[in-house]
Amino acid sequence: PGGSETLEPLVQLKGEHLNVAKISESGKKQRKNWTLMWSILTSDQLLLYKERQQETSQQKPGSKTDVVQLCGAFIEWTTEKSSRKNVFQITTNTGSEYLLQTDSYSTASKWYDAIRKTIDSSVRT
Ligand code: I3P
Repeated sequence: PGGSETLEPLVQLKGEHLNVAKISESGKKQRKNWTLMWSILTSDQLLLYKERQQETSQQKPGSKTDVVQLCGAFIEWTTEKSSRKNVFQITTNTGSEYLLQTDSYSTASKWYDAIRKTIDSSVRT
């Protein structure tokens, strides 16, 4: 590992716009603020960008708005934390909580399934 991952992460799911709300950071509750984020799933991280990234070229360095570490994380669907539909929550092993949402159920479940697989495989290694 190391070296090339910032240029070419092992992309599991290509970029797509998802609504994201970070509701806590290191166990500290945050004010909910839904933001449309360009999301890319790699083999161990969920990368969240404010702006859409080109698929063909390298990711712009420094343009990542947030990186969700998936090793040791926990994912679950939730109907209690939002009035929106198709909401799931990722809790990282450092106690940050993210809500992710999109109106398309098939898109939401595609991301849910892929992230869950990533979490499961990171636990085994
Ligand atoms: C929040 C905003 C969110 C809403 C949240 C509100 O208000 O309307 O969209 O979450 O509801 O508190 P504000 O912008 O004033 O912070 P949902 O869209 O997910 O329902 P909540 O407090 O019930 O989480």
